This record gives sequence, structure tokens and C-alpha cells, in this order.
Amino acid sequence: ADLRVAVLGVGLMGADHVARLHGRVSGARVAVVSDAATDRAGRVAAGVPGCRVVTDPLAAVADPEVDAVVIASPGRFHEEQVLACIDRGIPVLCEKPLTMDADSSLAVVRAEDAHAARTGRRLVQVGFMRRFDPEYAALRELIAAGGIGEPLVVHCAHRNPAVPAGVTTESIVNDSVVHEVDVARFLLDEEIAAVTVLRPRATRHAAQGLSDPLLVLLETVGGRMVDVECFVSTGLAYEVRTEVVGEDGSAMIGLHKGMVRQHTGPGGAVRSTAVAPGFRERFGLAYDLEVQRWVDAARRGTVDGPGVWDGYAAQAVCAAGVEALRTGRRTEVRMEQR
Ligand code: ISE
Repeated sequence: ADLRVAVLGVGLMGADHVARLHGRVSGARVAVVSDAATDRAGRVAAGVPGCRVVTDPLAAVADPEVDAVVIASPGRFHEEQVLACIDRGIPVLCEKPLTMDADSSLAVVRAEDAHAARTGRRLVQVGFMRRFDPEYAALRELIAAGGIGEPLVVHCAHRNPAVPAGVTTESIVNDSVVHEVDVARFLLDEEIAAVTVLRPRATRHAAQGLSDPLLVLLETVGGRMVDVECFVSTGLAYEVRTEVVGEDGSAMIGLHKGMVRQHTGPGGAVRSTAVAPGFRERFGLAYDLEVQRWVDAARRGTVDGPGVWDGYAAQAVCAAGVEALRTGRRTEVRMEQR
């Protein structure tokens, strides 16, 4: 039978997951949606035959006709919603952040560990979708197979055309740079030990007081270094590039996708490719693959994607990043041994 999924939070990301589960993913159906904005929940549910609105998210988790949960609510609600899923023993895909700080994420790690010790099953996948992007997956395989020798340095560019009002410099670290934190851990297969954050001259397109772009340096426990240019108000497009430099070669992903065109430009013929306008275009396939993989595992009562430890590590590194931003100093990451 199809996996009956409850989607908690149907804003941009949650509504996207509903459309994906309904239209592109096999083996699952959206049985319940939940959102504090009941009119929005009603509109989303109306597009999915058989889908009910359950306003209280914890009631949605407890619903006997729900087998698994997708959490796309605001981050401050994730902790209690994830813990409720673990309590009920059902698989959950939780968008980042896992919780709002490292201590509470560690508590989720422990709760899931206790469940896994009893049942042998992990329950929580964290929404680090880049791991499912075919280019990132190929890059990781190349590195693991020794294709560029020992990796030494990673260069990352993460650019957004614009961000919603209310974004702060801290939230650039927590919501945007967090993806490079996970990518670095995923590609290099080791933890981040220290973070430094520099503030270049800000673009005039940034909101008042926002330090944009940021330059972030991540140092791994093995002494590898990852530089990240994170620039969230370029006014252009959605660009995510990653280059890994190794002892015996280098490899880059995220240059372009799709058609290369020749056409007349101002000073003669030009060659051009389109750049994705937003994260849904750039990572649409990654999201589809992520959710399909989650559904396949959830039908067996478990998960096999990035998990609570990855959510906790990301949170610990971002906490160090926020401190580095405040102090201007290199800041060591405080986290437990796995
Ligand atoms: C947003 O939360 C995301 O997750 C996007 O992937 C990222 O590019 C953006 O900067 C964040 O605000």
C-alpha cells in the first residue's frame, strides 16, 4: 500500500513537497496537511484527492491514518514535531534546521539512538537535498574513488538573487552557509573543526545593515580547508558551484545545466547558457530524488539518507559560525564525539 504522509507546514517548501509527493514520487500519497494558516492548508489539500487538513501538527503526527511525516514548518517548531515522530516510531523527513541549536539537536540524536537501540531502525532524515543532486553525488564518488587524489581545498560559491525581508547576517550563516557545511562534511567525510567569517564590503543591493556577501572559512579536523562565498542579494540568479582541489587533480560542479546558445550580442556573437532563477529550479531533481529515496525507506519503516547526526553537526558548526561572525575571530566548533 502507498505510504500515507502528513506534511506539516505548507509554505513554499511544504507545498512543493506536496506537489512532488502527489505528482512525481511513487509509493506515497499525501493523506494529511497541517498549517497554522488554515486557509492555505485548505487550498493545498483541495488539490490532492483524499487529503485532509488537521490543524494541530501534533494531532497530525498522532493520526492513525498517517505512516510518515514531512516537516516543512518554521524551524522553531521542528524539535517538538520530530520528537513526536520518534515517540510514535514513524519515519520523518525534516527540512533543515533539525532544531534551533546544537544542544536540542543532540537531544534528538539521543532520542533517535534510543529508538534505534530498541528497534534497529533510524527514523529521521534531515533535508540536506544537495546530497541527492547527481553532480554532488558524482563528485563525492570521484573523491572517494581517489579520482583527484587526496582532497586539500574546496572552493564554494553560493549565490541567491534575493532573500526575503527580515533576513539577517546570522541567518545567512544558519540558513544558507549551512548547505556548504553539509556539502563539506559529505564530500570530505570528516567533521568541521573551526570556522572563520569575514565581511567583505557589502553590496548596495543588500538590506540596510546586512553583511552581504560573506566569506566563510571552514577547517576540517584533518586540516583541509573550505572557502565559501555566500552572497544572497546578487540580483541575478541562483548559483551554486563547488570545486574540490586534490593532490592529483580537481573537479568542479554547478557550472551550468542545459543548452548552450550562440546569438547576437552587443559587440558581436555571444555564447550563453541560462542560469537557474531559484533553488527549486537548480535543485528540483535533487528534491525529487531525495523524497523518492525517503519514501522507499519509509515504506520499510526506516530512513537511509542524511540523519540526525548530520543535522546536529551542521547546527554545531553554524553556532561556531555565528560566534565567529560576532567576534571576528576563528572559532572552534564544540561538538560531541560521534
Ligand atoms: C534557503 O533556506 C535555502 O535552503 C536555499 O537552498 C538557500 O540557497 C537559501 O540561501 C536559503 O535561504
